[in-house]
Amino acid sequence: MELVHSGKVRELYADGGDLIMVASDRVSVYDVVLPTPIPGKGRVLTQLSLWWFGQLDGVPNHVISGTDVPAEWEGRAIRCRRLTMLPVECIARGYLAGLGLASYAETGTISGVRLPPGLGEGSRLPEPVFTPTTKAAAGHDEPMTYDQVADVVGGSVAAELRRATLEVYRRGAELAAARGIVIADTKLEFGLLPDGTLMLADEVLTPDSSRFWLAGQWQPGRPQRSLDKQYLRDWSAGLDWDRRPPGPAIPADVVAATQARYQELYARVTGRE
Ligand code: PZK
Repeated sequence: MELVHSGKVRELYADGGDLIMVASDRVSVYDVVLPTPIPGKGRVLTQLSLWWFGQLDGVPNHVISGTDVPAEWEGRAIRCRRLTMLPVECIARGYLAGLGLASYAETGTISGVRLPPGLGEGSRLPEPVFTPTTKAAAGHDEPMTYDQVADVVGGSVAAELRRATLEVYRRGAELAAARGIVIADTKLEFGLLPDGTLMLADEVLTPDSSRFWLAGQWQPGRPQRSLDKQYLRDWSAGLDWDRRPPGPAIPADVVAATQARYQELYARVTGRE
């Protein structure tokens, strides 16, 4: 199969007119891929993404099949429709963290949306906001205002993107909240069918695309403990590592604890083992 795109932790192959998206067991911390895989991570994230696609009925998506994939990738690959991808990272935020927090601290706005004063690290926003960014080929994604999105994709697609992004976030956050999990933010990608139909693509509401916090531990005013990679971040923070490649090898006990967290997140969100 022809390799179309290789990301930090996933690969995309062409199979006839379809694409096969394959999630690896690789993990990145502070944007650096570590040399030790987390066994089962690709499977857990793929199955979680498929579960969310199934929950989000009414939002057209690129999934053709989670099972009709080459045997060697079974469980961690998705057969997808090939779309014309839109050059916008569609982010919805319900809480303040990461780059959203940095932008708010500097300007009181995120992607041109003004937020009320007095918010801090981990604060819940009055309502979820659409905070798109560019999809930079290299270097860092930059915030885009809604008007900039409209300039790039046209006004009617921009309106659809904002509506669909906020709908996916709201439905995901509501479902997760019922299971004791806060989804602070999420990054979505969309593409178009040849007839112009907007389709949700890529992966959905996984720990590689979203911030998950335990609702019982949420405490605005300080950095939140994220459910998935926090264990790896805490471990790596105690090392003498400058956060530049190559990353450090992960010891077996830290691999096992990280694996357990991914499985726990999947079980909590989906109610499946
Ligand atoms: C597409 N990416 C991101 C990068 C990955 C994924 N349905 C689609 N049609 C056309 N292109 C894409 C998709 C999807 N999804 C997604 N780049 C192109 C990406 C690296 C590895 F697995």
